[in-house]
Amino acid sequence: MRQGTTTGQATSLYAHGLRLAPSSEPQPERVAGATLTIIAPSRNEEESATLLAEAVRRALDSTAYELLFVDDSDDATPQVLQQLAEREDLHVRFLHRARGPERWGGLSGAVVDGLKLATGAYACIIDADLQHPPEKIPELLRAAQEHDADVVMACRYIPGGSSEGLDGPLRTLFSLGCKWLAKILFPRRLRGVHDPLSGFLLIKRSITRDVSLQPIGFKISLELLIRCPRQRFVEVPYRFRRRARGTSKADFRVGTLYLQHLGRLRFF
Ligand SMILES: Nc1nc2c(ncn2[C@@H]2O[C@H](COP(=O)(O)OP(=O)(O)OP(=O)(O)O)[C@@H](O)[C@H]2O)c(=O)[nH]1
Ligand SMILES: [Mg+2]
Repeated sequence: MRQGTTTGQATSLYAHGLRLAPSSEPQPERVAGATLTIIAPSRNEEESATLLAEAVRRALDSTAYELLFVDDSDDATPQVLQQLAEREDLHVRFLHRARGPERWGGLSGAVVDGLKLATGAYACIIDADLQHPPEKIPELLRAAQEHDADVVMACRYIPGGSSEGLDGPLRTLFSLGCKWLAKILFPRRLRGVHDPLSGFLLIKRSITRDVSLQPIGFKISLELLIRCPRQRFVEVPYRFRRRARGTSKADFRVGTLYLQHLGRLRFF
């Protein structure tokens, strides 16, 4: 596992699963005073990573933030991330997980590893392929601060939002089917939640403390909504855009992992 920091170091720090490092182990470099850690899971996003980092910088000009990529790529993405981490203006760190058991949990496991390395009081989870608009991040943070919210979901299925970027009617139908299945299985936890599978959300990082997160597949939001204690919850609309670069990693296997994930959440 390789970790890049704003100083451009690359070190091997953690074993499989990235349990929180005991204080005797080397700690990742911290961005002093970061209010917000943006966690971007990435897999083969060499064309999008720079665009995301620059869009985040434009959106968050006046906020103390760090952008943490958790990367499972086999293309040139780690090299691109290394270059971004060396630029001081972008506040980028990255964790590259080597092929094999380090990549536990896929996208969702990557986010859990990111939460363990995050330094901000708030963590925002966003796709690295720009389908989630980075310019919405300040609105999510403002909503969290104004309402003292534990979770702010960026929502496609409320007025002002849209799922137009989903790839065709079949994918849209599948997405809605997955959403309703989750709502039927967890009626109380998901009451009033209009888009429980949105991969774009902001949380108070403290709600993940003392919680064992063991997600698989793509639906980290569901894991957080079901397992973490939360009192105040806010929704903000957003338009899910079409993927502009790179290729989708959502396939049939992701669907079967989703069913497995639901089973684990229900019974374990
Ligand atoms: N770290 C990590 N990131 C992943 C993995 N799979 C996908 N991602 C990233 O997670 C985000 C969402 O994946 P996508 O393939 O875009 O899935 P999607 O947005 O649901 O599907 P599309 O609309 O078809 O793009 C992207 O930033 C991917 O690079 C993985 O196994 N590990
Ligand atoms: Mg995508």
